[in-house]
Formats: sequence, C-alpha cells, structure tokens
Amino acid sequence: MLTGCAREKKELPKEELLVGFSQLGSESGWRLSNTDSITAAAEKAGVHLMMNNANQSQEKQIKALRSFIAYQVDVIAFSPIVEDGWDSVLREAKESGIPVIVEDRMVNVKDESLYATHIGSDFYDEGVRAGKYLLKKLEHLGPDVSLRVVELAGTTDSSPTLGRAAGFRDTIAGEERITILDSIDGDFLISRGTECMATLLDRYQNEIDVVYIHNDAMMYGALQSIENHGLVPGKDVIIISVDGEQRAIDLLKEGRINCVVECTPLLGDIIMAAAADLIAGKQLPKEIYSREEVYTEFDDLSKIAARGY
Ligand code: GYE
Repeated sequence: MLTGCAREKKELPKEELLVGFSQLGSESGWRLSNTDSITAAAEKAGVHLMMNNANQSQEKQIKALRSFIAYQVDVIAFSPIVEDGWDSVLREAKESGIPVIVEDRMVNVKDESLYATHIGSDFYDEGVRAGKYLLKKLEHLGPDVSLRVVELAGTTDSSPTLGRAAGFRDTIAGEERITILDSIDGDFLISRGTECMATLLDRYQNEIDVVYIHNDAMMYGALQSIENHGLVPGKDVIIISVDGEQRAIDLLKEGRINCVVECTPLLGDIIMAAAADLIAGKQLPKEIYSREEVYTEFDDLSKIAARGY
C-alpha cells in the first residue's frame, strides 16, 4: 500500500527535504518561540515542514510520528513531552529508515540507535546553575541565615523537570542551611504557577524564603500570588526562574526576581542543519547542547542583549 505513494528521496533536490516535526504543545511563551524558530528556519532553509501540535498529549505525539512514518518524510524531529514510552514508535521509524532528531526534551530509550541525535539544553546543568546562585546568595546573607525553599516543578517525568530538580538538589546537598520544604508539579503553565504558589503560601504561611520555579511562565503566575499575599517578590521571597524570556530579564532588572537560568528555544537553524547533514549521510554527535548562561542580581545586567524570545 505505502510503496505506491513512496517518494523517490534520492531524486529530490536538497531544498525539497521533507521534515516532519511533532511539537508537544503550546504551554508557554518558550514553547511558542520554539515553534516559531523551527517554522522560520525551515522556510529560510527551503525545507518542507510537516508540523503537528500534540496539545500536551503523548498519545497524539505518537500518532503524529506514525503519520510521518506513513508519509515517508526524510527526517523526523520531535520534542517529547515526557521521557518514557517512545521505544516502539522510534523502532518503527528506524525500520522505515527515517532518521530521528530528538529536539529540546530528551527520551529515555533502551537502544540509543533509535535516534540520531538530541539537540537541546543540558537541563541538569541548568539546575546546577540555579543551585550555585542560591549558595552565593546564602553566602551574601551571612552565617546566621538559613533558607527554606519551595519548588514549582514542570511537567512530571519530563526531562527538563527531572534535570532541573536533580541538578539543583545535588548542588545544594552539602549545605545544611538550605532546606527544600515542598515541590509541586505546575506543568509549566502560567495558570498553574498562580494556583500552586497560592497553595504553597497557604500551606507554609511566612516560612518560605526561596521559590525555585522551573520556567518563566509559572514564575509570572507565581508573582501574582506572592503579591496577593502581601509579600514583595525579589525581597521578601527570593525567586529563581528558568528560560530567560525577555520579560523575565526585565523583571530581574526591576529587582522583582533574583536569578534567571537561560534555556534557549531558538533551535530551528541547528535542527534544519542537522536534518540536511543526516540526509547527506553525516554522523552527528549524540548530544548537541546549547551554550547557556545564568543571569543574577549579582551581575551587570546592562550588558544583556535583546533576547529574541
Ligand atoms: O523550560 C518551558 C517549556 O522543554 C525546555 O518547556 C522546555 C521547557 C521550558 O514549556 O518553558
């Protein structure tokens, strides 16, 4: 059946590369910028893009990947909503000879040959950067201070949540004056940021010194609840966020948050270049990490360039 509509890949000019991209959803500004970056890069590179948005459903993502396989795209790229559960569909892609680029989030598969490369951020390292900032802050606050932390985590079992949580914990582990009181799954959503922060403030009243938030969207939401509670963000409560959207950098400059760990969504060009390389038969590194910074209240913030997201 399928051979009837098979595309004669070898005869296609390079600019007619067909990439199927499965985006996991639209949960945050970061995600929208990631989608835009990929669309714009495809257009620039003359790549035909088949794009599907799974609206936060792994089932829909798997369906999208299967439809790309049936269509015999040249390359599949996708940002997996969670780490587990991809072995079968990736095996199907491999058996069909379609190389797969894992974009942004990571997969947990038994057989590494099921994907060609992962292009995105080192989430563990992002957690380490957040932890290092907090150790420095503690040092500035003096020897008599101890800090109680609550965490607004992202989607359970997603790789940014796992990495950001682990890197942070490992970094502060040796410091007895820092305690994590609680952690709630806010699903990377602004609305959940508001809700979860309100819950935590009710639960712990004025015991919270630090909020470690896994993305900017939840941070925007949390700020509302902190202010509604009569607290001054950035002063009464130390706030650490991840992503580094322009709006977060502006809040940092205003002193309303204290630290932003950078995580770039602008992956489009590198994805398109990798797709072309794979079709040309080149071997890519298994991990291609973005180079990223951390911005804190201790830095000269006037030098930060416009973010572009
Ligand atoms: O931090 C968050 C988004 O997977 C790195 O997902 C991404 C995360 C990002 O919704 O804002």
